[in-house]
Amino acid sequence: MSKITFVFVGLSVILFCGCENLGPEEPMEFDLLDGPIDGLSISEQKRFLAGDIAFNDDVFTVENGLGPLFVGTSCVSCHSGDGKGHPFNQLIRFGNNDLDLSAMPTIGDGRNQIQNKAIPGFEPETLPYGVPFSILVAPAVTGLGLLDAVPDEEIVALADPMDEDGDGISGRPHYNLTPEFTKIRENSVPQGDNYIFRFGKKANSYDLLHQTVGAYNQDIGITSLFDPIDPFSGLEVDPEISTKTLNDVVFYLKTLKAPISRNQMDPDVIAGKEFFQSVQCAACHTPTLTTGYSPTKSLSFKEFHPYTDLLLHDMGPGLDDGFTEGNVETSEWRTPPLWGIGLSANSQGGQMFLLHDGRASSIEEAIEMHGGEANNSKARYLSLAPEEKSQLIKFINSL
Ligand code: HEC
Ligand code: HEC
Ligand SMILES: [Ca+2]
Ligand SMILES: [Ca+2]
Ligand SMILES: [Ca+2]
Repeated sequence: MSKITFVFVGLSVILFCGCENLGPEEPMEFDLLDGPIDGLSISEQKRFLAGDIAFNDDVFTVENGLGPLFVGTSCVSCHSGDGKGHPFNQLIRFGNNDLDLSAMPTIGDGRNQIQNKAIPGFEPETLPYGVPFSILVAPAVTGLGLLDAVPDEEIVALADPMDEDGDGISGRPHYNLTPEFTKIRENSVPQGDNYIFRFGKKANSYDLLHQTVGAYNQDIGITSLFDPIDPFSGLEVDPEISTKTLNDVVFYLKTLKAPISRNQMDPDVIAGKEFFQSVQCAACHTPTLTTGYSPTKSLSFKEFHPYTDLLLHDMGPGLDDGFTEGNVETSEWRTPPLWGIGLSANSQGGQMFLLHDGRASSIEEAIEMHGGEANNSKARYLSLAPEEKSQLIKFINSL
């Protein structure tokens, strides 16, 4: 609809004055995050579209199950344009396994997320006094199908939990127990009954189904067959979303294309890429990963460039909120992908809000807030000449 209007306006401009550069420019494909990966079959495109509609157009109301407690009314209300969210729509989770758990207050369903909104007649939750908590700003949801299809083996190969190579970096996978509904990946590399979790800021979701089921339940208050617990009462209720829709959304997330890199021939970008390696950003922000077999042909055996190792790293006291999740320590965070980061401001209201809680307003600030295992890398970055730093930043903006 808006495209048709645009063409019409464009035409009339040309007719009336013969000039081409008036009117808004249509955004270039590489500036946009939505759209499917190439090579989907017709039936796959249909599933993508169904998931797209559920993710972007389904706004929940009291009539179709919203809440009674919730944080947002649709997926897109936080993941706008499939990109990073604005701190306006932050999530708050609380709790700390290092402390005496019995001392942690139980509210609502007993889970660790605050639902700060409620439908009429219900009280929104508030953060209990004195508990450690983290603010989480929504990440972009692009290219996740590629990350989902990385074999465990490859993640394990990047880990160095005891820092045996002595570079100060000791990433580890997050091993945890999967929910009952999980379909375990082929060729998984578990430790006992614990499988590698890879999605979420503390890598607290096994796969995209796990993350999506949790998002419907805890973010919107929408129950499903997989997670029928009402976030207010903690009791089981009827599913408010069909398993088909849930699976369509998972398929949408799997097949949403990865951000397209830009300005790769710019000499500054080329120079910045060298610094990214030499100051060891790449030790955690792994440039290249490869998928294993996937039933979706477009995702099978693909090399791609997300700039993450999907591992947890101790990021030091500055980024330690005192909040743990799963078996993840308070100062540990999963390396976020850097692809598409240069487009963050598009979905964050014209500014950047980086790091887990959006506390960094630029890439420079985000680097300066790195600590812990990233201390050496940060020190090397800080010792670069101003021009070298700006080349490195240009490179990151181009991803
Ligand atoms: C209230 C805001 C909000 C809403 C609504 C919301 N999300 Fe999120 N989403 C977030 C935040 C914050 C995170 C990071 C959470 C974490 O680390 O566990 C996240 C993480 C994710 C991730 C993991 C991405 C990654 O890189 O690991 C996926 C996938 C996702 N959301 C999908 C969805 C879907 C699907 C819906 C709708 C059913 C949804 N979200 C609704 C805020 C939201
Ligand atoms: C020890 C591993 C490690 C190293 C080394 C490292 N990073 Fe990070 N990086 C992380 C983790 C983990 C986060 C997320 C921290 C958080 O959200 O609190 C992060 C976050 C970021 C972010 C913000 C991403 C976002 O989406 O908000 C940027 C930008 C970034 N790193 C760039 C760099 C650059 C540039 C270097 C090299 C100078 C570097 N990093 C070195 C692990 C690392
Ligand atoms: Ca509900
Ligand atoms: Ca809650
Ligand atoms: Ca190491």
